[in-house]
Amino acid sequence: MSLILPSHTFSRRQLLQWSGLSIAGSLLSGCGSNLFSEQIGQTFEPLNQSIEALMLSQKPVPEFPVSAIEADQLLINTFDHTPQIDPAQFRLIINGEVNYPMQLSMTEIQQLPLTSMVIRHVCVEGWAAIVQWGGVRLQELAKLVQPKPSASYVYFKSADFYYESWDIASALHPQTLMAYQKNGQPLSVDHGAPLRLASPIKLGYKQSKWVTQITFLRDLPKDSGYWETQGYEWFAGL
Ligand SMILES: Nc1nc2c(c(=O)[nH]1)N[C@H]1C(S)=C(S)[C@@H](COP(=O)(O)O)O[C@H]1N2
Ligand SMILES: [Mo]
Repeated sequence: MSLILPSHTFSRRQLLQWSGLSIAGSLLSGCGSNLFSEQIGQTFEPLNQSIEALMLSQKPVPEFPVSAIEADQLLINTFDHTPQIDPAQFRLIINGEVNYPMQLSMTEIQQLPLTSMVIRHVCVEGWAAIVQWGGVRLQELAKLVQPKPSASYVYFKSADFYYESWDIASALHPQTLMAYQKNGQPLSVDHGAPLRLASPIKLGYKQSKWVTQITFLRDLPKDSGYWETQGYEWFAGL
């Protein structure tokens, strides 16, 4: 069960040990002797400094207690159809301006550190709900693929033809998750299974469901998002 990399294959254990290293620790230090470089040699370079600075600089927004979850308030908001994705066949493609493009299975994604947060989801159509999301930080995935210094935007492609793009700072915010749990349960298909974006810093329409591909980009694409083509704001911060 190794991850698919362009020219190297690592054991899951190596990748997990690597991704588990603290940011402040050896991974980003550029220091030659650390667990990671001992294991994998010189294959990986430290994350570039602008990405490292982004990851370290952003403060989490306050979260709610589990008791505040409004389980009945989170509506299903799907504009087109609900795609059926076989989670066993699913592969999340991560590519673009990265050193190590990858395809990850749900099993591999679920072996990365699980982050859970209780936040308010706000839909521009006039409803909101406090919801708990569980998943992997996009930051954690970025540590694996290593965005190049040129990466300034992140593009998310969904299985229902939905698409969105984010600024890289928001994408690497510590509470931007690729979620596979909702309110402590496995995410349902209606809410975006197997994998969706979840974040307390962006409006609901930025939080793509059924994400199949994450592409790091140098430039903001002209067609920057599904709702943006309808005249809605691109940044859509909360
Ligand atoms: N792929 C996809 N993602 C999507 C949508 C969609 O129609 N398709 N709707 C968006 C909108 S407007 C909102 S408010 C949230 C709703 O998420 P929910 O259906 O899980 O409540 O998903 C967002 N992500
Ligand atoms: Mo929405």
